[in-house]
Amino acid sequence: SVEASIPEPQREAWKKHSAQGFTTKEEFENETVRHVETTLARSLFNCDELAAYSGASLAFRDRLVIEWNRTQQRQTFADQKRVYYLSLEFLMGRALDNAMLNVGLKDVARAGLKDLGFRIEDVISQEHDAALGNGGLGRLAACFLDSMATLNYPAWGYGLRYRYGIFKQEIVDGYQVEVPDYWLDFNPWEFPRHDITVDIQFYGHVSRHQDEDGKNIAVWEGGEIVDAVAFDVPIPGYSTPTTNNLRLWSSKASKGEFDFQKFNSGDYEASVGDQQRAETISAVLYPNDNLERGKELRLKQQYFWCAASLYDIVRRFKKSKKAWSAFPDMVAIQLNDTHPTLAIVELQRILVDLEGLDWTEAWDVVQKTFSYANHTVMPEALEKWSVPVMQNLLPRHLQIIYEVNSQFLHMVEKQFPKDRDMLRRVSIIEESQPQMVQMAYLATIGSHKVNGVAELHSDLIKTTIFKDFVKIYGPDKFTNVTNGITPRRWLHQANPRLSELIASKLGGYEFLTDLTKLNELEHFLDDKDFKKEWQEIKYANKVRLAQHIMNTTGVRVNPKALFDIQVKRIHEYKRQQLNILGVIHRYLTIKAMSAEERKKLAPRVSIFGGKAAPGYWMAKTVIHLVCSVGEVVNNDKDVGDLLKVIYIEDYNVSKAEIITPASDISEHISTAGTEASGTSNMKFVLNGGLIIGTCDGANIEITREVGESNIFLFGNLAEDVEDLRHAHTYGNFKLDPDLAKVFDAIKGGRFGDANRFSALCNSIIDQGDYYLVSDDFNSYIKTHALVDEAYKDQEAWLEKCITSVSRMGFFSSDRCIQEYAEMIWNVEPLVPEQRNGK
Ligand code: F58
Repeated sequence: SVEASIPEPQREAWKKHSAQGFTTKEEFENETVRHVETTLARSLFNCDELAAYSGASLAFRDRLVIEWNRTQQRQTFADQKRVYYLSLEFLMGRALDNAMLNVGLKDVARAGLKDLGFRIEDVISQEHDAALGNGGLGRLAACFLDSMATLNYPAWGYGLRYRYGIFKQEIVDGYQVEVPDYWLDFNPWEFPRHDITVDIQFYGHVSRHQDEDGKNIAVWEGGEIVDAVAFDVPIPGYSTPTTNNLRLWSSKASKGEFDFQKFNSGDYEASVGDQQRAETISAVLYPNDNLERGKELRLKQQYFWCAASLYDIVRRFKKSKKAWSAFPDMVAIQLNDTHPTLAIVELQRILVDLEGLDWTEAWDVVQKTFSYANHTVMPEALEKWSVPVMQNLLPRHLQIIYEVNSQFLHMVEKQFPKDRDMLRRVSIIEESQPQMVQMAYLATIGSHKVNGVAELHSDLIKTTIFKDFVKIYGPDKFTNVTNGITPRRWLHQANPRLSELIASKLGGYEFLTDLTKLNELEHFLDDKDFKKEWQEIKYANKVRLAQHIMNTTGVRVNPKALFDIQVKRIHEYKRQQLNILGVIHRYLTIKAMSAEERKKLAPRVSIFGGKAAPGYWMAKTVIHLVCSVGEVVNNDKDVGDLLKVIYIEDYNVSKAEIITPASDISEHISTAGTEASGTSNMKFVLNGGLIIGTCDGANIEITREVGESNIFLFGNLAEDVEDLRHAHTYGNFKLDPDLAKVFDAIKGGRFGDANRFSALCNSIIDQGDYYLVSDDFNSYIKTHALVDEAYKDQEAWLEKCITSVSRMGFFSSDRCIQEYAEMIWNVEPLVPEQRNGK
């Protein structure tokens, strides 16, 4: 047992003093005040909200740490398979509120903070978001961590500890301005592990040596060494003592490398320069979503993190003294997109070069260990690395990639002897100038399973990028796991009143761990009081958002208006341009209406939010257009409450917690076949909002679940997109007449200097309209008219909302993680024993 690890004579003393953590309000206050006074060294007489946040966080952190230690011990003693989730992004958001709810002590904390003179909401909002991600991919990783802990899976996350997360967005004169996000000033949620430091090698060269048995082995020598230092973040499960670990690596100059010679000889600058160069590796998160630029520093980040994580995983395995063939029985490594693909190569290198396994034996272990999730089919987002760059930075890894490729191509040649072109198509090395390493192919070849993230997307990868690989490996290697979201953060935390109302009807909070229980809500569709309260909650959430909008933009919006929201990264394929062009169309329509006609129209607030990658001009232009339209519309007396256009600055996880519960309708309007899944679509519906969307990503499965009458679908289908684009290319393009009027207004300067928008307009008018804005415009406008109509019947609208929520059970990330665990990882939960009082 765990206890037996303490020598008998000392056992009692250790047990007696072992920390328990608070459970009562008294104890919470005691711990909080103690931390403010001693850990923070603050006089209680100047304890402000930030100090209260810090004290409360440290009190909760203590609790988490106790369970976390126990969980780690339990997992070590259980000696069973673990999952390692490798992701370059973890978009965690705030931790305190989540910790309070997951350990079930938020009410205790609320009462305690009140005694100390604070409102819990004010204290919670002191926390800086942990924003180590761009968008959906990073937030998915965060939801997965929550579900893995909640379901008691022995699972670790591995990532990079960026000093700067995604930039903070300011809107200045209607333009995006990026401000660095330095978030580590005070972060009580991480534990530096200075004792866990791994040497990571870069550059150098490879030579061949004979070992004692006369075996020819590759030795990677020279180059430079950088240290990877572990920082651990506890991940509490909901309503379970299981507290898993997220290990983030930080880079630091290696002690051996830091040039004391230079330092002592007075060349202080050069020696500090080396140190800074080392620290640069984990300094900043690359702010692109769905674009890969192929910068060397990015490759360095990837190898640094993969090598440190694998060293850690292998070290843990070696302690078990098991044979290498048992490695895949103890270790499952999940690759979140291709960013960690070098881990495949690194494990092969460790096994062959350092542990002396035969190539085939090693490769068998590797393939059984890894699995790869693909998140995009868009060519510009697929990772490729230039061979010369890789040759220079990771010479031995490039050799291994060549060898993997050569063996793979041999296999393919045997299978398809007459198909030369097949060999060219599937080669990991693309024969371009310079040659490129195709990471998606390497990830596929090195894994036993490859999955897409929604049904349509998983079908698409099998017919596009991995078409040949399906022929080679057969269809079983490719599977689908539709994304999900954690109902703890996205319902219970973001929308506490709705969660409470649901619990009051369903007889408790079981739905938070079994979301399919929500379907019992359908029994209450005739319950007047229930429906009234539901509507009041939605209204209160809209008032809260209206307040936020007032505070941040100075624009007053009417909470009784229909809130129409699109918040996500700004990207042409997500088509915020379609939305704003539709808004302009609405504006022009209102302007042309008589006073009588205007009376019949439902007032609307069009809300946008999201960051544009700093170098993505078209996306920045879209932001500028939204702000410019807002300037005009919001100040037009003719329009009044009928239309307001809002840009919410700096959309992030904590803002999403305010925005999501306040929507009546949200927009998921990507060109069909481009959005792999989308996850905010799930969040909005779970919070009692309807959606307008295209037949894309998870919208399709949401439709299947909630029913066609509860969603507003429009636009062309994925299967027709290619033909439409082809038609545009060959001159068969006619601009939609309503859209033409919108462009006339823009060009006529109604929203300021038209030149600023010419590139955006032209991309649609005369440059092929790649994202089919014009093709879908008419159907989009018509569908919005249906939304207006539907919203007039509040009773029916409410029924749609409640029915939809009741059918959202499928979209819990718990379901998703269970599918990964059973179909891909083959891991079992490790359920902790019940302790007294638990
Ligand atoms: C997103 N990808 C998909 N990538 O776009 C979205 O449909 C899906 O729901 C989500 O993954 C989760 O599966 C995404 O967010 C990135 O941001 C990458 C960041 C690093 C560079 C390449 C894109």
